[in-house]
Amino acid sequence: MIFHSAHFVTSCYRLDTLPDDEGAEVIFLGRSNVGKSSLINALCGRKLLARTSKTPGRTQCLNVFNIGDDARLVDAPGYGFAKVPVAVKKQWQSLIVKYCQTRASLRMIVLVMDIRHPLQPADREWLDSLGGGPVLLAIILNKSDCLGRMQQKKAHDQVEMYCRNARIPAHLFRVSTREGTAINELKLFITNQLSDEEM
Ligand SMILES: Nc1nc2c(ncn2[C@@H]2O[C@H](COP(=O)(O)OP(=O)(O)O)[C@@H](O)[C@H]2O)c(=O)[nH]1
Ligand SMILES: [Mg+2]
Repeated sequence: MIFHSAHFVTSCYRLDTLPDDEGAEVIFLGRSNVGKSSLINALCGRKLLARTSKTPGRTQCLNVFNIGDDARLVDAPGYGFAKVPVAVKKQWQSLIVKYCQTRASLRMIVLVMDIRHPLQPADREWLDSLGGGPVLLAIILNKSDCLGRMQQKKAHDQVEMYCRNARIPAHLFRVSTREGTAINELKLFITNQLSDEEM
C-alpha cells in the first residue's frame, strides 16, 4: 500500500510555498486534539511521522507528506482551540478555506471529529463552508474506544442527519486510531479515491 512509503516533505505557512499543484492531495482538518496527526500516523503505520501532541494547537502550518509517487497527505492546523488568539485563528481558517477552494490537486477533505463531541460550532462552520463542493468529503468520528456502541451509533446518526439536512454528501467512518479500528477500511477508501482519479 502506498501509505507505507510516506515521508515528510515540508511545512508551509503560506500556500505559495506548497509543493507543485500536481498529482493528488488529501487534507486532514479538524479541531485541535481530535487526533488528526494520530490518524495520519495510523494510516501510514508509523508512530512519529506526524507529530502528535497532548498540548492542543501546536500545529500551526500545513505539514505535507508524500505517499507513493504522486500523492500527498496534508496535516492542517487545528481550528477552534480557545487559547489561540482570534486573529491567528482567522488567519489559519482563511488559509485552509483558500487552500480547499483553489488547490487543483485536492481530491479529498478528511474532517476529523472527536466522537464524544461531534458537530461543535467550528465543525458545523467547516461543514457548511466546504461540504457539498466538488471535493469528496470523509468525516472521521475518532476516539471510538472512548464510547460504548450505543453512544457511538448516536453520534454517527447525529452527524449523518446533519449532513442529510444540509445536503452535504459525506462518507462517515467510526475510527479509533489508538486501537486501529477501521483504519484499514479508511486506507482502502482513500487509496481507491486516489487511484480512480490519477494514479
Ligand atoms: N482515546 C483515544 N485517544 C486518541 C485517539 N487518537 C488520538 N488520541 C489522543 O488525542 C490527543 C491528540 O492527538 P493528536 O493526533 O495530536 O490530535 P491533533 O491535534 O488533531 O493532531 C493525543 O493525546 C492522542 O494520543 C483515539 O483513537 N483514542
Ligand atoms: Mg496535529
